Amino acid sequence: MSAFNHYIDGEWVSSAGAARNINPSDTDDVIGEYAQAGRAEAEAAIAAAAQASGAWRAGGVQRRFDCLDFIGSEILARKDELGRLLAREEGKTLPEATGEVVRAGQIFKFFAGEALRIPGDATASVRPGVDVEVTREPVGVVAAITPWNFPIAIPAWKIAPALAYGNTVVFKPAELVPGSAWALSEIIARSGLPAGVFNLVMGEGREVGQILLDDPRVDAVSFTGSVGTGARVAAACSGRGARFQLEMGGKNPLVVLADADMDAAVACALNGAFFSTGQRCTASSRLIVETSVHDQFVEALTSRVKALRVGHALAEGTEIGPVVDQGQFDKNRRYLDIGKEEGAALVCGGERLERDTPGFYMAPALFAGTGNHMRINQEEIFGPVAAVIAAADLDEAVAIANDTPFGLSAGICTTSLKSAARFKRESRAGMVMVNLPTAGVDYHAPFGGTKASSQGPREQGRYAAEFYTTVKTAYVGA
Ligand code: TXE
Repeated sequence: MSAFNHYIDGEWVSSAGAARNINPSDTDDVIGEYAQAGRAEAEAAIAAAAQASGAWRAGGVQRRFDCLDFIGSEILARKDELGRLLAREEGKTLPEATGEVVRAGQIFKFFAGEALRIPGDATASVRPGVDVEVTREPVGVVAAITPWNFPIAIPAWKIAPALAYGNTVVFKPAELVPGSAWALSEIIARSGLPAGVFNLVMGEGREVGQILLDDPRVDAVSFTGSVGTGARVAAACSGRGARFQLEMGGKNPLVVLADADMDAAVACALNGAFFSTGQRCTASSRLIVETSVHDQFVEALTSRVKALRVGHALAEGTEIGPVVDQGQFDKNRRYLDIGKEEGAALVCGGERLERDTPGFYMAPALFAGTGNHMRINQEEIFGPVAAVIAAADLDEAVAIANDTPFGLSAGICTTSLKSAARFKRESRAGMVMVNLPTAGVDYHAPFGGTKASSQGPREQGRYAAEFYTTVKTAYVGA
């Protein structure tokens, strides 16, 4: 039995199973035992969301605003406590975790306002005496399935727009980070939403997640996670005609041209590749550097990487927290071996580090002398590992940047307006950064990628309406 239960139809509900939430900075630290749902809880949550859907969609936007505004305000007021919990369970540093919590609060505030601004159109008909009105309506029951790397921001950017546009929600967080999900749900539970409008079920993706994908009462699935699971979401949803939105990996290029401010470029690479332990879908994992400054860049970056302070996520001065768990740690190490076997030179890092507490500490790793065709440059590693690729000029750099199955974020460091403009135009990525790290985005602007990185409409900002609403065209005669 667990103190942290599921939230279904306005009640806190226990279940037979529970799972321990372990701190990756200190594996002796158990954050809590979190209930694990089975089929009965998953189906009860779906039934509650389906039952509540009609009244919620018709309930008016003032209530939606009030609930979302309450949630955003409380998250912001409790940012330090929630940031600590997030850092403790996921392993990003306390400042990064607190920043993520603030962002989640801002997202709820933003979508509170959006509930009052649901767009529509009126247009003249080609038939005299007829009016044409285009309105946006809720989709129905939305399942939000989220990954471990942003335990509160990603749930926020799915749940907030779903509710703002009048949908009901079943939220299934990642197995590794139920703590932030539960804390967020506890706030949502007190926000004044009618019973059943929001439901939390914690548990295994293969079991609970799959039930959400397959149930005909779930009208839409918003998913962030791995490419493999994304393919399962797509297959299940398209098979039964449900709407889906997938946010998956990245292999994001950061191009550094010879005319760049070198200190700024190194800082961009350091932040983009290694902050949040490299566990970001927008991480700069491919550093494409113009040959004439290649050696200078590698030398400067190497000394910055070696100086990074890796440690307990809650310790003052830590710059890089631990890897999230043993599985991800092993995966990172496998890719280091693959890189070496492919002929890449490991310039620094990759070793396991001992700290005062038992945790998954890895020295940030940098490869040089790599080719873009290598697996370390084609497959998402999702850890503190980056590779430098030399490029003769902007033409070659753009070609390499685009030569990837992914297309989430792409960056360039240059002082040339012309080169920046060309990169913006020719980059096959959903987000382009000029003189900024590939990671780090605003909460009110659309987020998403091209190719294997994303499917479906963009998340965040007012573009979220594309996924969370359906368009109705009404013709009214005299
Ligand atoms: O992802 P999963 P995991 C990548 C990254 C990482 C790898 C594995 O490379 O090493 O994925 O991470 C739920 N039906 N990214 O195992 O399995 C699952 O419970 C329905 C990149 O955490 O995709 C969780 O809630 N749901 C990514 C969510 O899907 C299912 C961020 C994501 O888990 C399911 C995270 C199923 N059959 C991981 N199976 C990024 N780029 O942002 C699992 N889930």
